Amino acid sequence: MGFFDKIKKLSIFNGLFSQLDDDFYDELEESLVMADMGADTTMEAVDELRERCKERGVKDVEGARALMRDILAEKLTFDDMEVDLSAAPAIVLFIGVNGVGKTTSIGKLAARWKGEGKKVLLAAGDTFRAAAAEQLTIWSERAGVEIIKQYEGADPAAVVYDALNAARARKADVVLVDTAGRLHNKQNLMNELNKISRVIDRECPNSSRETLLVLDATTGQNGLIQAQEFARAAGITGIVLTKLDGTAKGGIVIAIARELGVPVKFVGVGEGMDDLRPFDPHAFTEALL
Ligand SMILES: Nc1nc2c(ncn2[C@@H]2O[C@H](COP(=O)(O)OP(=O)(O)O)[C@@H](O)[C@H]2O)c(=O)[nH]1
Ligand SMILES: [Mg+2]
Repeated sequence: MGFFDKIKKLSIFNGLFSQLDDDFYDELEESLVMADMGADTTMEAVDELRERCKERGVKDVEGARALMRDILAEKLTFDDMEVDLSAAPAIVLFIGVNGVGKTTSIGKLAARWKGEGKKVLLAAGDTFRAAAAEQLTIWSERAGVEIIKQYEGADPAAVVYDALNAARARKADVVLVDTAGRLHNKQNLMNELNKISRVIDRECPNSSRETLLVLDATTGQNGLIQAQEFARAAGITGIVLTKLDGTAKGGIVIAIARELGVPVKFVGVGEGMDDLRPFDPHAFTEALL
């Protein structure tokens, strides 16, 4: 089974239509909106499809499918699709509201990068609940990597400080920083992230840095609005989109990339160790259409 086989394919290209008439385009629009691509992104993409079909003399549904895959993949492709881990210790911050999959994604990525021969360190920056550090500890054991943590209620910036010192002492390649998702007010979020950011600036000024916003695909357009707030507050460099398994809402990936203007860098399709991968726009659009 392919990685994206858990995503539901749109049925529109499965022999329902035999020609590219208005009925076809209407139905295509409707099914993309149903798949959470959002009205604006959908209209833009379908208009582009009409134009491209005309330009290239494409008159069959199969040809339109291929063009539409390209159009959507283009919307998902950015110059910097890959996380930058070039300058060690590279620091990757994970932010997002509670329950979206931050801790789980950190565990999966720790295992992936360790498997690639990197020395990985986890920082338990979600100090709000004791259970958060415990959950990250379990993942660190599973992945076979070290974790730096403090007591419940500790200052997350202090945990990051400890982790960066440990990273330098142990010559770690990458530090993955978990954060709390309880930040309902933007000022809180900004203050906390700014403080962490200043610690990183001071301790590791030459390190590669990424701030990944983790989003739950099943929250659809609501999640997108929330994401825009986070993106403005935190200066994110990429998206980790989780829980794409079993959802018929795969179109949300395209809406997110277009609305936030940042690349989706990883996607999660399950709770297992291997269920998070770097995002491949072409493989994805092929699975969706
Ligand atoms: N089905 C599915 N569940 C996931 C995925 N990623 C995370 N989860 C589950 O979502 C729940 C919340 O994850 P957690 O990492 O604790 O979220 P956090 O609060 O953001 O740290 C857990 O039960 C995870 O197993 C995914 O890609 N697919
Ligand atoms: Mg967590």
